Amino acid sequence: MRREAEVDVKAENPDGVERGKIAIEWGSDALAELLSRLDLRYLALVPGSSYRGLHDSLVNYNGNRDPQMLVCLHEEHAVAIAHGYAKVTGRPMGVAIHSNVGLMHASMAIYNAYCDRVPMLIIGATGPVDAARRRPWIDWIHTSTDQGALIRGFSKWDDQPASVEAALESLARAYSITREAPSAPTYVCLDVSLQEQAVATPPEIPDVSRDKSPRSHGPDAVAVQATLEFLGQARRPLFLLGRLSRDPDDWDRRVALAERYGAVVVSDLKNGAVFPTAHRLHPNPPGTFLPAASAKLIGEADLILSLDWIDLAGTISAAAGRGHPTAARVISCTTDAALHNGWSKDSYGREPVDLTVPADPDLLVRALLEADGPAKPGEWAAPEDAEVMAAGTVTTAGTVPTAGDDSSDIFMNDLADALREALDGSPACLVRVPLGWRGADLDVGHPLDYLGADGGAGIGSGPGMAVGAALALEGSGRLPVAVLGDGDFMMGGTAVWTAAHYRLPLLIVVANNSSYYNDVVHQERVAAQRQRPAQNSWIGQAIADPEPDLAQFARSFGLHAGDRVRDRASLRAVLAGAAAAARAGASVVVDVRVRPDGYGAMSG
Ligand SMILES: Cc1ncc(C[n+]2csc(CCOP(=O)(O)OP(=O)(O)O)c2C)c(N)n1
Ligand SMILES: [Mg+2]
Repeated sequence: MRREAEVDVKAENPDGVERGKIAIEWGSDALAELLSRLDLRYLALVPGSSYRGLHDSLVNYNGNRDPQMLVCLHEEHAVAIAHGYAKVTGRPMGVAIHSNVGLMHASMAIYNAYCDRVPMLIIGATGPVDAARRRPWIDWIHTSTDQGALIRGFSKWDDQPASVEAALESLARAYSITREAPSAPTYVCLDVSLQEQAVATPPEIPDVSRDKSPRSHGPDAVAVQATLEFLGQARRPLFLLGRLSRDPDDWDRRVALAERYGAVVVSDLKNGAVFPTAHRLHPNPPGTFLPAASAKLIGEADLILSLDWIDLAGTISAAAGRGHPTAARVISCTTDAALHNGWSKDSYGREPVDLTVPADPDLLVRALLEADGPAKPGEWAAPEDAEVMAAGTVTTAGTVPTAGDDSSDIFMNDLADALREALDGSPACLVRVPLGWRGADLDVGHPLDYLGADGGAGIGSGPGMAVGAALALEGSGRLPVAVLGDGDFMMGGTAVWTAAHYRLPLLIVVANNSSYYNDVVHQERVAAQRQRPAQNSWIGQAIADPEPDLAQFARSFGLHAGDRVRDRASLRAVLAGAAAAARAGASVVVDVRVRPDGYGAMSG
């Protein structure tokens, strides 16, 4: 995948700095030294005086290398960029954000990253905790008693060390904790005073190279044995494949395990690619909510093996609600309980399990395969029986639009078809899809073909995550392609400047329906329930009059963008041209007028 030698993110090298030849003179120099020894290639940031000491050390002590700063236009983007990067690499990026106001800006993106279980090391700061050292006004409004409390409900660990020595320990520890599965952001808040403190004797830098611990652990022998017995007894096993790795070997092992036991597989549009969608054992397209055809499979299964599936309890009860209660035994393999707390309800309901395996699910798959059990065909009916639910998309008007419609209007599946044709089989990574994207239009054969959603369903994340994925994919030969809603694009749009600035190849396609359309569907639903006029559902939702000019917006940030595409006939050629430009190194935005459709399964 990534060929390091080819990575060429625009470097910004400071003058007169020869890293390695500069003595540690300040508290923040010691912290920068430690950061350079962690495997942190980038530090996405919005600057602030609360970490001006560290900022100086990162530039004039470290030489702006390892980590290299990435300038962002909003703290939410800095975190989203780290999030997108982690989704591709599985590795943490650093993020630096200003005292409390910066953290407040960052907080929704931290929530997204937390719900998506990705690693990142967030370095925050505070004005002097010692009130006697505060400058008038600004240091007082940028200091708080317990800054970490702002995000403690949705971060894995936080600390506010009171000395340089303690800060070194704290940063090293935060780095280990965020990497360990289940991953989630960690936060270390650095008092401006300790950063700016002169150090006469350089403190000892923790030896972070010592720790060779794996980031996750496999199942114990008893759990493997019990799972094998359940699988051996099952006639219709079903695998719910949830948050799993981007490793192609893990991918192959999942396929081999499903084939060995004749298990049918259900995947989830909220997660990245985990299983080939064209495989005969993956009969139904994934959904954001459970599709009807997959509910039916749950009802028919006699064993459900859940591999870190999001909301197992809710999924099983949704199937029952659709008339498919399950009598299956349930095995849940996940380490997620380590993150569950009282604030965030992303721990979901109590899982109705027969067996919990608290291990890395991909390591369970590996252990099961290594156990070398006999192949069992499974007794599922032929996959043709599965009713493929997403064959047509239901509009709010109740009609079923399909590609090939006489008008030149572009529906979401026209966009999906045109994109597939424009990419013409060359390697690409679908970073995101918008809310109206049909599961049937997802076609994956490799773990980097699709990265899934943002974890916390916080709109505005798409552009930043696209930039982070582009950074991670730079030099891999795989083109990052993000299809974003217009609401999502505009809310997080200034993130794209960072892609242009660092010369990242990236293609963003905006599925522009001039609306927060998902919520139009909600208003229609409520109006219908209350027997009120559904035609008022656009009010408070439309993004028109004036119509934002997305191409002009993108160009003003240094991206390539042509006029809005309104005509189905020209779409493929425009997308092919944009993909070629992106492959040649440009950051490109294509604004496509889409007709709202495909939301039938979204409004719940
Ligand atoms: C931060 C945030 N604000 C509001 C919402 C509620 N919300 C969910 S989907 C959506 C509409 C998104 O619009 P767009 O990206 O254009 O997608 P569309 O539904 O039009 O396809 C909104 C506002 C949210 N999820 N996150
Ligand atoms: Mg929209």
